[in-house]
This record gives sequence, C-alpha cells and structure tokens, in this order.
Amino acid sequence: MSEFSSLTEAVIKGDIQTAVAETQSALDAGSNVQDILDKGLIAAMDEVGEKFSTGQMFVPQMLRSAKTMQECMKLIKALFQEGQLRAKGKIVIGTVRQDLHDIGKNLVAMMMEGAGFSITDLGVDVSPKDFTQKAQEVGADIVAMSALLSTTMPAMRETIEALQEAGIRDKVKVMIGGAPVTENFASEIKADSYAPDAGSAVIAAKKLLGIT
Ligand code: B1M
Repeated sequence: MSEFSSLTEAVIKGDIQTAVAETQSALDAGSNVQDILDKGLIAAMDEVGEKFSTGQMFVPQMLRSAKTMQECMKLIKALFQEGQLRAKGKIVIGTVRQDLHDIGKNLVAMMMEGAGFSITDLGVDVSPKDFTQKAQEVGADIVAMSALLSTTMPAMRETIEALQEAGIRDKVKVMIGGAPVTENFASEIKADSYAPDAGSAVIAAKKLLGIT
C-alpha cells in the first residue's frame, strides 16, 4: 500500500474535498510531487479506468473521479510549468469536423491527463487542417480523434491524409474512438490505434508510446 493510499481512495470515490485536502497535506509535508502524481493520483485513475472498462464503474462515477483528479491537479499544475514534472507525452485531442459531441471526448481527455499526458484539447468540430496545425505547433506525439456520428467518421480519414500531406504522419501516432468507430475502421483508414472507452484509451496511448 502506498503512502498516498488515502488520496488514491478519495479520487476513486470522487470525494473532492478529501482528495484536495490529502494533496495539500502531502505537498505541505514536502512529498515529492512526481510521487503524489504517479503513486496517488495516476494510480487512482488507472484503477478507475480498469473498473470502467470491466463494468464495475459507470460514466457518472468516472466523471466524478476525473473531476476530483482535476481539482487535485490544480494544486500541482504550476509545478508542471516549472519543469518539476515529466509529462508522459503530448496529445492533441478533439472531436472531428461537423461533430459536436464532446462528452466522451472530454472523458478520454480527462483520463489521459490523469495518466500524466500533456493534453491540448481542440474541442469539437475540429477540421483536418486544425488538427494538423496544432500537432505541428506543439510537437504532438499522438493525435486523438473522437467521432459520434457515422456521417463524421470520414473526417478521421481526411485528418490522417492532412497529416500525411503536411509531412508529419511518420512523427505522430493517430488514435481514434467514439461509439460508431470500430477496430476495423481504424485499420481501414490506417490509424495506429482504436480504443472503445476512456480507460482503454489511456492503455492504448501508453502502448503507442512504449510506456509500461
Ligand atoms: Co447526438 N447522436 N446528435 N447529441 N447523441 C447520438 C450519437 C446518436 C447515436 C443518437 C441516436 O440516434 N441513437 C446519433 C448518431 C447516429 C449515428 O450516426 N450513428 C446522434 C445524432 C443523430 C445526433 C444529431 C444528428 C441529432 C439531430 O440533430 N438530428 C445531432 C448532431 C449534432 C452534431 O454533432 N453535428 C446530435 C446532437 C446531440 C446533442 C448536441 C444534443 C448531444 C451532444 C452534447 C455533447 O456532447 N455536448 C447529443 C447526445 C448527448 C447524444 C447521445 C444521447 C449521448 C452521447 C454521449 O455523450 N454518450 C448519443 C446516443 C447514445 O450514445 N446513447 C447521441 C456518453 C459518452 C460518455 O459516450 O461519447 O460514446 P461516448 O464516448 C465513449 C466511447 O465512445 C469512447 O470513450 C467514451 C467513454 O467511454 N470514446 C473514445 C469517445 N471518443 C473517443 C476517442 C478515443 C477513444 C475512445 O480515442 C481518441
């Protein structure tokens, strides 16, 4: 059991007040910030992802845990900018062109942030050009696209083509997901990865970047 087990437990339960207090007291006690993140917060989100993927936890509880994690992150985020924490990789995420559904995409983004990735969230209705420009600008490791409409899935292929045309397809991994998206579709459009839910998306992102 880690020294941050009360923090981990509070995040899993979605108990914002306790989790924030535990984070603050760990910081006040001089705990290593990377440890608070890895052993306290990320450990909690790993478990939440696992419980969600195996049907032991549902969307509202997962959102609550993700929100709890985000509130704790506010306390330690400034230290990221000061370079005291290592981001696991840079992910540019968005819902594809002409698609306004963002609940699932937000969940994926929150879980990925919870897993220690640096997230640039472009929001909804993101054009292939915008995905490409932002990926170039931030030096993204992964472009992550969400689509909830069968009519907007082709925009995923077009985004991959735009990355290709911009000459960065070999520098960036592409991950896709969303209710109508399938593993077959991912292979068809030559995406690097597909994930059916937010918990699996984190596992897939780690796998893409060779993080164990
Ligand atoms: Co829309 N809608 N909607 N809608 N809507 C669906 C998707 C639909 C299935 C409803 C239905 O007909 N049964 C249907 C799509 C049919 C299809 O094409 N297959 C539909 C339709 C038709 C429409 C409109 C066209 C309706 C209309 O106006 N005639 C319209 C389109 C607007 C547009 O986008 N241009 C529309 C509008 C809307 C609202 C704006 C009202 C609202 C969206 C609000 C918002 O997101 N801010 C809405 C909603 C809420 C839904 C439903 C009810 C719920 C979607 C949702 O949030 N699910 C949906 C029906 C349904 O799914 N039961 C429906 C919860 C969310 C947590 O799950 O998004 O699947 P999900 O995300 C999951 C996974 O898919 C995965 O992880 C998430 C967490 O586990 N995942 C990824 C998602 N992205 C991922 C990315 C990854 C990896 C995993 O890697 C990058």
